[in-house]
Amino acid sequence: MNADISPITKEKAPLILAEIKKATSVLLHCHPLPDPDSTGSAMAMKFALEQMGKKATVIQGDSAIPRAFQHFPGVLGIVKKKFSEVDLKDFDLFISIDSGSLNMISQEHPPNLPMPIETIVIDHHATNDQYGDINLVDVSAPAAAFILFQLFDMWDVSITYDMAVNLFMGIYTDTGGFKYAPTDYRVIGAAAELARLAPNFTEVIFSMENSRTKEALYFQAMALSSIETFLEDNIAIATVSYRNLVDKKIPEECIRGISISDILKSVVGWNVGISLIERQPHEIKVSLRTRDKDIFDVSRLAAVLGGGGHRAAAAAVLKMSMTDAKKLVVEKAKELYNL
Ligand SMILES: [Mn+2]
Repeated sequence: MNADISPITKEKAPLILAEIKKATSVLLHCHPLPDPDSTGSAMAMKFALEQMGKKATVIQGDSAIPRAFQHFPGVLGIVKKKFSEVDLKDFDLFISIDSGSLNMISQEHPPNLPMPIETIVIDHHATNDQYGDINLVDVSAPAAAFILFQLFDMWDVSITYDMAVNLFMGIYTDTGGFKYAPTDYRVIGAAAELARLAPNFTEVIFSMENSRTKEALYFQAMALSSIETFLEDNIAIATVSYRNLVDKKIPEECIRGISISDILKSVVGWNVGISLIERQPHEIKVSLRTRDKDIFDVSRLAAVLGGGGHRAAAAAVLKMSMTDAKKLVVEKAKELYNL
């Protein structure tokens, strides 16, 4: 096990533990639009801190916790506060997990540097700004929960059932169900140990994956019935207008986490999947996915549209009509990929 821990985690683990030992009251948060790696890591760390005799508080941050996570242990006790609403005098340490930048603490009111409170960052995003006093950023980890699993082992924290469920769900979802890189034997090994501690993990996965709203399905149906292909079928585009969303009474929170572009790129030959969702009049969220990130690096397409992201998954926002947005995206794709 020890040989499998990355050098950065080995180096920072004792430094982080020393700070925790000095603290009495620790603040933890979930990032905006939290995923199970965010909530699960925060909850598991809270339980670990309590085991060490510390007071620990998790705040939800900018966004409400999705209903689909209600079976994760402790999640219903997350404090419904944003970072800016917290009185930092109540805490002597802030641990920010799975959050690459100050915007991931709060998009609405990001804190300014230097951080107003002693801060430890634990993350796995390559783009992490290192905004903490101690920064443990392990890009070889597919989930922040995986880093915590290793830290707890090094700190002799015993992983309880409640911690195991939260860590398992963080790893399970951030790896796309153990199918994205960098999932490796270490990750499967950690998951096996967590599954031993939380043998009902399949029920928790079931409850998370089967708590959709009907609006989410109507949204998906609408998007998929709009598909058009361009540039010899290399580019597939699905559109949903603001009008459609209003007519079908589909609220924003119901379409969160549904990746239409992911579905599009699953078709052989449709090399780039693009969804254009008009969330507000003339404000179009562009989501880009590719099945071939070497030839069709979508971070480049996102960049020329004013957005950003990774080679296989990227996004942008366009302030224009749907017709103009579609034309622009196709034009830029044609230029960039020589189609
Ligand atoms: Mn993560």
